[in-house]
Parts: sequence; C-alpha cells; structure tokens
Amino acid sequence: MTLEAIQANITTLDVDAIVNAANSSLLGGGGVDGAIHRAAGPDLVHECRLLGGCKTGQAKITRGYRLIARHIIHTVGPVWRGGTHGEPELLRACYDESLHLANKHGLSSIAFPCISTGIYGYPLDLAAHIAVTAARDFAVRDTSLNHIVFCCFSIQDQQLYEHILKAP
Ligand code: AR6
Repeated sequence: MTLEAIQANITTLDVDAIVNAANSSLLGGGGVDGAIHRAAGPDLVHECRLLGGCKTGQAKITRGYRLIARHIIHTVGPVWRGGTHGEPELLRACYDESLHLANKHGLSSIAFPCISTGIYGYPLDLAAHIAVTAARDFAVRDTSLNHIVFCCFSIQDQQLYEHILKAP
C-alpha cells in the first residue's frame, strides 16, 4: 500500500475513484464539489438524484462519467463548529466509509481532497492528521486498495501532508 500527497486538481486524476467533499443533498455545490460536477458532466447529477442524499460522515458511490476516474465516492464532511460537536469522529467516518466503499467495489486506487477544510472550515492540520491516521489504519487490513492519494489543492497543504506522512 502506498500513501502519497500530491498537489493537483482532483478532477484530472487517473484513479479508480476520486472522493467528493459533497453536501447532504449530493446535488452539487461550490469548491471541489462544483469542480467535480462540472468536469463529470450533467449525467452525474441525474445519478445523484437517485441516491436520496447522504448524511454527514457517510459515503455513496457513483460512476465517474466524463472524468478519467472510473468512480466518484461522495462523502459529506462535518462543518467545523469549534471541534466539540463530534467533528473529529464525523471526519474520521468520512475517510473510513469511503475506504470501505472502495474496498467493497474492489477498487485499487483512491484520491481524497482535504474534506471539510474549505467552505466547512475544518483546520487543515487537524483534518490532515485524521486523514492520514484513517488511511494508515486501513492500509494494514486485507484490502483491494493499494494506492491512497491525498490530493491537495495548494502546495502548502501538500507540504503539511508530506510532513505528517514522514512521521512514523
Ligand atoms: N481539486 C482538489 N481540491 C480542491 C479542488 C479541486 N478541483 N477545489 C477545491 N479543492 P471545499 P468542504 C480543495 O470547500 O470544506 C461545497 O459547496 C479546497 O482547497 O470544496 O468539505 C459542497 O457542496 C479544500 O482544501 O469542501 C459543500 O456544501 C478542499 O478541497 C461544501 O462545499 C475542500 O474544500 C463542503 O465544504
């Protein structure tokens, strides 16, 4: 299993699944969600309408449509409200549920954006530690996945992830 931090637009990645930091409607929005819906094309929202939304901390899978990625795993991160409203557990659940879904579908590669750290305001360093811990915990299991990518939108975000990934 390889864990890697890169700086990229997640919509350009050639992986089995990219993860979308969606909202509970699953019908699109701003940030990475908007970018993914624009790049995947209008058929994506048609499939999303059939899913009946998604609760915070849960994940649902669709096809990738016009993306190079074969699938999109939509998860809904918590809105940061100071950290004492279950945000860490809910963010961890986003990673766990997404990895679980990827494994269930026999996927080998997955790329995550920095869930909740944009519009939802989750502090990046706290979020990145949760993301890396969840991936490391999953990596020791028997899974179809062999490549987990943390796709950062900025160089600064990527550098933070690399720092965390270097620590044992
Ligand atoms: N590729 C990779 N990362 C990106 C991209 C991209 N194309 N665009 C933005 N990011 P956000 P959230 C990064 O706000 O905080 C939406 O309206 C961004 O720099 O997209 O979970 C949804 O519908 C940040 O690091 O997601 C929800 O309503 C990270 O993606 C709400 O925003 C997440 O930022 C979700 O908020």
